[in-house]
Amino acid sequence: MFVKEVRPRFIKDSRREKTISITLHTYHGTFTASAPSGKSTGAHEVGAYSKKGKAHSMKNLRHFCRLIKSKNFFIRKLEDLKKLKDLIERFERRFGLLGGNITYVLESVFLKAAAAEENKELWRLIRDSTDLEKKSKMPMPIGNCIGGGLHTTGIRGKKPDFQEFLLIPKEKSFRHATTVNIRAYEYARKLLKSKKKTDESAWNTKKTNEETLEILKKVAEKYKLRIGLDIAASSFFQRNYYEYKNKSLTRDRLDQIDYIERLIRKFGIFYVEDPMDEEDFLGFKQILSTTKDYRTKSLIVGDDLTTTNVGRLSRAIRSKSINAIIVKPNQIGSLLEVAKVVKLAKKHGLKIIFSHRSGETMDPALADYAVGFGADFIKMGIMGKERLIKHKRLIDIERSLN
Ligand code: 2PG
Ligand code: MG
Repeated sequence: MFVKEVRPRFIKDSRREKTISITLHTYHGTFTASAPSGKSTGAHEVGAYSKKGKAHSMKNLRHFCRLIKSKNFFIRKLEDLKKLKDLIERFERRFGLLGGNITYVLESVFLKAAAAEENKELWRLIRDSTDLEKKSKMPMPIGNCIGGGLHTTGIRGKKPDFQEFLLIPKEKSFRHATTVNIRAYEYARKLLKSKKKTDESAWNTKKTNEETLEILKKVAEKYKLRIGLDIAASSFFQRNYYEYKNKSLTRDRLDQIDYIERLIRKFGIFYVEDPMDEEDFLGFKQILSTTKDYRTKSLIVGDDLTTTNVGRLSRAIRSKSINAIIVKPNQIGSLLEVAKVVKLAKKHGLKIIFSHRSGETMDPALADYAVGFGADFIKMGIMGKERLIKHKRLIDIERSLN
C-alpha cells in the first residue's frame, strides 16, 4: 500500500467535543476513520491523548503523518498492522505518547485501506485474518434505552445513579432485533413522558434506579426483550463507599453486592455491567458465583474492570470475576490488542460485547469490528445518527451474508 498522503484533523463528536479524524490517500482510494470518546472512562484505559492535551497530540500526529508519507506498507491481514504499530511505538519513544484515540484511528484507517486493496469488506478481512470464527455470525444489539449517571451532564435535577438501562432482543436477525428495540424505545418514552435525552440518546428521567427498572421491565415484557444495566459503579464509588444520590444512601461493599443480587433476582436482569468498583475483582466474583444458579443466567460484564486489556482480562479470568467482557478498541488504542483480548476471552468461554462510546462519530467501523471479531453482542444507543449509521452498516452486512 503506497501512502500518498495522510491528513489528520479535528471533527466534532456527538457530544460536540473535538475528536480526531484521519484521512488516508493511497492509489486505491481515500479512506477515513475517526475516534469515539468516553466520559465514564476506566482508570486503566490508555490515555486518549497526550498528557499535554489534544492540540499537542495533533501536532505530533501531523509530524508522524509527514514521516509516513510516500512509504510503502505491506498490509494484507490484521497482523500486518504490526509494522505500522512498530513505527508508531518508535515515534512515541522519541516524541512522547500520541494517545490511544490516535493510535486506534491510525490502525483503523490503514486497515480500511488494506481491505479495499484486498477487495474485501473490512469485517471479512478481519475474519479471514484470525482463526476466531469459522462462520460469520451477527451480534445481537444491546440498546441503551434509559440513562442516568455521568451521561446526563447538562440535565439538571435528579436522575438514576445507574448509567444505562438496556434492552436486549433475542431474535434470529439483527435487522428484526433493531426494529423491536426502536419500537420498545418509543414505548419507553411514552411511559416516562420524557423528551430530554442523554449523551447516547437514551431517555432521561428523574426516577430512581428501581422506579426506572419497573418501567424497563414493562417495556421488555411488552416486546419480549431481556433487560440489562450498565451500573458503572466506579463513577459513584468514593472513598470506599457507593454514594447513591437518588435516593440518597451510602452502601458499603457488602451492601452493594447484596443490592445488585437482589435487583437481578427481583427484575430478572440478564446483563449487568460493572456492578462493582473497577478494582474489586472479588466483588464481581461474589456476584457471579451467587447469580450463576439464578434462572436469569445473567452475564456479569467487565468494562471499567477490564478496559480491553489482556492483563486485566487474565486477572478477571483467574479470579472468576466475569462471564462476559466489553471490548472498546480505543480503550487500549490498538486493534492488535483487541484481537488478543477477543482470543483470550473466547478461549475461556466469555461472551463478547463490542461497544460504542458515549461520544460517537459517523464512522461505522465498529459494526465491521463486531462481525469480524465474532462478537456475541454490540452495545449502542438506539437512536442518534452516529449510532444509526452503525445499525445500518450491520443490516447491510447481514443482508450480504444471507
Ligand atoms: C460505557 C460507555 C459506553 P463511556 O460505560 O459502557 O456506554 O460509556 O463511553 O462514557 O465510557
Ligand atoms: Mg460501561
